[in-house]
Amino acid sequence: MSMLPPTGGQNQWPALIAALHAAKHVAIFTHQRPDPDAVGSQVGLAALLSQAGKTGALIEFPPVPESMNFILGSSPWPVVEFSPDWGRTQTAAFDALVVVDTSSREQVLPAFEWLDASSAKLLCIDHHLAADLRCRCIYRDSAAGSCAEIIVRLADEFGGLNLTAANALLAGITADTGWFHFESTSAGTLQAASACVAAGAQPDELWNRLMQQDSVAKWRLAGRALQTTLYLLDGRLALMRITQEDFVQSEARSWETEGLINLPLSIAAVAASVCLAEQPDGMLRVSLRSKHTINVAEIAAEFGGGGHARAAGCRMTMSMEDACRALTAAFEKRFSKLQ
Ligand SMILES: [Mn+2]
Repeated sequence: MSMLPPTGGQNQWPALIAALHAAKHVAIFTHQRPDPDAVGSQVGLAALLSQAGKTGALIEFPPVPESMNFILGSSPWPVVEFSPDWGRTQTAAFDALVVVDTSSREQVLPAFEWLDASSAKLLCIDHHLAADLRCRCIYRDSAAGSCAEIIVRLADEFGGLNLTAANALLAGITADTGWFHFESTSAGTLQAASACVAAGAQPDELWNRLMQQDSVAKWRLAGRALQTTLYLLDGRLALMRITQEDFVQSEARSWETEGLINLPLSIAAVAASVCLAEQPDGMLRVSLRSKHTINVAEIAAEFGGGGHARAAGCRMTMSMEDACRALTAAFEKRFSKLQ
């Protein structure tokens, strides 16, 4: 099946393909706190390049979440933890350094010195807007729902999708598009996913490995959080408040709040959802989501944070009550503008 042509890129597609063909020994980097699109893009690209006779390594910035191991475990190339010592001694051995799923120096900070010094052989493949890494070639398509979707388009150049690439890339595509329900899901996204399934990737197995790995403690925490969620501003704003007491009583760990903020969005009237999670030092980690009307990145920015229009975050150092009051006021201002 032929892929839709790349869209929205910087016209560096042919240059990227030529540089990858010319390379023999390739190091593939991605951003810190890697997610399934980050490691899926790394493994997918490695599986294609290794099929084309190239060697290399995947370079990770520690700590790598345990949940990424099922994707990294299928890498045809060794997976290496980055250290300054590795950068000093090993960077020169590679004739191409590829960074996937980011082109921002802040997200590759531990290796920035070595990547910048090697910018003549640095290639970037990304779907984010921000780009400040110096490199020989950058292919950036901000219309792509995931970086993995872009890697799928490279497959025909390197012998076609094999099973390893298909599994890893479908993980990236599904995770970054919320299993095809985010705005970024396009015909190209579904075409790339279709190519992965045609090459043997199994969505049911992937759903299990990505979405059905929670602990009981997480859902005890979810129960407590939903019991105390406030529905304000005519039910349009859901405010979820998770205290240290909730973590202790449910025996959940700090990262197990992930995804809980999306639960109130299933309610028809709710237009935006906020989750405040109290940290051991009293600081509040705040996540914001919206369905369509409200730009939560603007609200997060008011409190020193940032993000996207539909998903953003910030940190607040004040009491839970004061934070809820301040956030509610910020949402009220925006809702009133809509009327
Ligand atoms: Mn991504």
